Amino acid sequence: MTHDTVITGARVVTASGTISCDIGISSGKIASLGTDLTGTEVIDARGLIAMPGGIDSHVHISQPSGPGIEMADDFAAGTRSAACGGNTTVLPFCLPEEGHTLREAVAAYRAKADGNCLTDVSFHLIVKETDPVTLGQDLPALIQAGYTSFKVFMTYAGLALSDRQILDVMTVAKEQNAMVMVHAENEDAIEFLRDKAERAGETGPYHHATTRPVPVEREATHRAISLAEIAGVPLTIVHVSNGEAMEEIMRARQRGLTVFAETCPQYITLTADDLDRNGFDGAKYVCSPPPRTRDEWDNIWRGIEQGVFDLFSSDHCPFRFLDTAGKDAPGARKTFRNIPNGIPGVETRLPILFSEGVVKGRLSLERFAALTATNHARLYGLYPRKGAIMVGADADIALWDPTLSKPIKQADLHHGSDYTPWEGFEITGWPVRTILRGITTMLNGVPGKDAVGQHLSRTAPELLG
Ligand code: DUC
Ligand code: ZN
Ligand code: ZN
Repeated sequence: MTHDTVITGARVVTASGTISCDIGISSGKIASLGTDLTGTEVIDARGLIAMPGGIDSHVHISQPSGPGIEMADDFAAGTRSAACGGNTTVLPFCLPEEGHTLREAVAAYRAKADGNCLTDVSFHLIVKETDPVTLGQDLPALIQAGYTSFKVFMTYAGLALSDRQILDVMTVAKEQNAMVMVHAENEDAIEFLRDKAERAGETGPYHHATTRPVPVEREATHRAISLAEIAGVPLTIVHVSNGEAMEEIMRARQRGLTVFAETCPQYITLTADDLDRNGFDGAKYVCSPPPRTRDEWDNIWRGIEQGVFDLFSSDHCPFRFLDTAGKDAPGARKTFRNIPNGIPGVETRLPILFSEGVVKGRLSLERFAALTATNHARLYGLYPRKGAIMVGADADIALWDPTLSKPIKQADLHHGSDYTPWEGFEITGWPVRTILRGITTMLNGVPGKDAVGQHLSRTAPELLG
């Protein structure tokens, strides 16, 4: 049988280990793994590693961010950047605009995304209202339509839910078999610390970090887990930044609870001191939870290596720096309170983990694949179509050159932001080709021209075990 495409000579990170073999692709699917395969197109991948295409299950694209504030990426830019970083699927969050329902929000996001993407896309929902129509009708209908995960916030005025509301939302997740993702930071504690800091004149970007200290996250993590235990649901704690929050997750698992955990590049490479850079430059690093300390990098690495973390995502949430619709929002130089939260990172997530993890000997290739693709697919209902190189799956593959060394540079990236927090960060190991359902979407850093990404409907979460 002649395939549409054959990739030859790579070390292939398959679902059952790493082997040297050819990959035969037909009609956008992986049709064969073997030797001496033939294809109309032959991709010579000698010296390269074939990984499952990255799945970034935590990104924000075109998300409403308040009056006058605009995210730096639309779906074209965000998914172009993702593809250039070795990704084939992203899962952005769908946040309703003020006064709009979740169903309307989904329709609006679909209208913005469909036909404009260079990766496949599926949406998590953000639940910020708990009225009877949202919980009794819209949310169940959307879950049944394939939006099988949603996020609740314990911080941010207008988004944060009370404990009772979280329990009510979790109850819908239990009835409908959906995954609850929690942003765990205690809003009242942050507000108390913010007021205190502002009274003391501590208003620079650095104080974004000092007013969201570790106990703020640790307490909320403990509470979210307890609420999930009471409601009787599994949950995912997203963007875990420190060892104490991680220990809450480990203790919960020891008690027999099903808790999944995600961390991000910023928590192994940036610190709160980055928020203290010259003048207003620290605003480039303002995100929540904030970057911590070098000691916390060690804690997070311990969690990555020992299996506490299931997911390594970017939390890509891009704003432009020199822009009053971005980090330089009205009032942002007066107080950190007005600086939009979030950093760009969808294109740099995989190279950072590959370089810091695989190349430095902390992670096997298989564990890298699990943390960056397979577990995302399983937990969010995309497996076995996505997340692994195996016969029958979509031909979503990133070819990596493990020896290519060059620093991260804003000039080389494809997001809409005007900076990267990792300017000059040395990387060994870059994706050199990204293939989505058999179609090349990035070659040697150059994105494909055709918006071949599709919307994905998802099934129920598969609880990793
Ligand atoms: N939480 C996120 O998940 N992303 C960006 C900002 C935030 O607070
Ligand atoms: Zn969050
Ligand atoms: Zn996020």
